[in-house]
Amino acid sequence: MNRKIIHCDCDCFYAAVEMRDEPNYRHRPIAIGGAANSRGVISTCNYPARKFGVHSAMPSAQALRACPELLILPGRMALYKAVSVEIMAIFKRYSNLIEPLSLDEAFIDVSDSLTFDGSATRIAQQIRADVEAEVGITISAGVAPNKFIAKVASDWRKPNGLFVVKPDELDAFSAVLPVNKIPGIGPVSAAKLAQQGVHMCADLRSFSELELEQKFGRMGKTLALRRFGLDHRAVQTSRIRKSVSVENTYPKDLHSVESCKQALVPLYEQLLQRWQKLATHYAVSGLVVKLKFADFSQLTREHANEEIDVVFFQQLLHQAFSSGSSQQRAGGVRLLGLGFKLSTPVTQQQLRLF
Ligand code: TTP
Ligand code: MG
Repeated sequence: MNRKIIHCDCDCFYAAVEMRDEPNYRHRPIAIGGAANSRGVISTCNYPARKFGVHSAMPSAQALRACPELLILPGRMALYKAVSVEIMAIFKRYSNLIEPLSLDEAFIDVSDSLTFDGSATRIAQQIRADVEAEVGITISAGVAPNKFIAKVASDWRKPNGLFVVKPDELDAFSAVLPVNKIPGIGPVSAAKLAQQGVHMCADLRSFSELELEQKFGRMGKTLALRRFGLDHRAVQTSRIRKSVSVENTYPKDLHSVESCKQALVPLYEQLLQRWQKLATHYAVSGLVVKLKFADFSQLTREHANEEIDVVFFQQLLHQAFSSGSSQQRAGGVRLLGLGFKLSTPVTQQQLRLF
């Protein structure tokens, strides 16, 4: 099952584009994010800002406390999207098997590429050089026999780095990999495992597959592979979406279910717009409402439903709000999210077979 996979991920992507266009930003801490006084959050920041502990998803106000000289820019989404298109076009020179994961990141399967005699390492070096020369930002890459390890490897020498894991190094490389590098093992699972003395993938190898399934449910089977650095998933050129959603953080907390319902209307319009672009390929199979309270605790409510009507979201919102604790409700709602769960209509599934 050994493939040749490259995982590419731009370094501090939005910030890198801003530094490219304004060299004065290079050596001072900058971030892209919402304004601190309207309770915005940081999307990303450059590496000088990271030295102060600033990171993605941190409230901007907190980021400014950690780094008072931080310059927070509002961001230019249309430009980042255009830059992303240029980067993906560079990947396309080396393979048709590309799976974008976000604007700045993709898996590239070069197993059958003939460039550089099929050397994935040299292709990765060339991609990095092309992006730097033509786009003006740096990109890190990981090269490995599968997606899981390639993605880990692209992080290994960040920023502006390349790390290669050869097939015969897979076992040793994964043995010393901290378990939280496995997608699906979040901070909670990692802490539980640490209590049992499990820190690295090698520690996970002492369990039987059955024990892993008992501990982790459906994830157990996947873990049984990942602990040896294995991953049989193919690079998927067309991603099947499972959901579409929108969310908004409000400048002031919403304190009543009525004010939440009012805020829901424009959000619903936004969701419909996004959905419209997908409607030819997917059917709606359910609705999701997410509430994040002032204390950052959050809850989601889902309802299987094929009908699209704002009324169903309002009902779901009502349920969600009422199921919050009195403490949560008293603090108010800082963020509302709405989403559709998607299913692929039968015709599409059949089409895919051919
Ligand atoms: P990432 O690749 O996760 O982060 P990054 O490129 O900024 O930094 P690096 O890879 O060097 O660690 O995300 C790519 C872009 O996506 C990022 O530049 C901004 C955006 N983003 C958000 O808007 N919010 C987030 O919480 C994250 C993680 C990213
Ligand atoms: Mg990145």
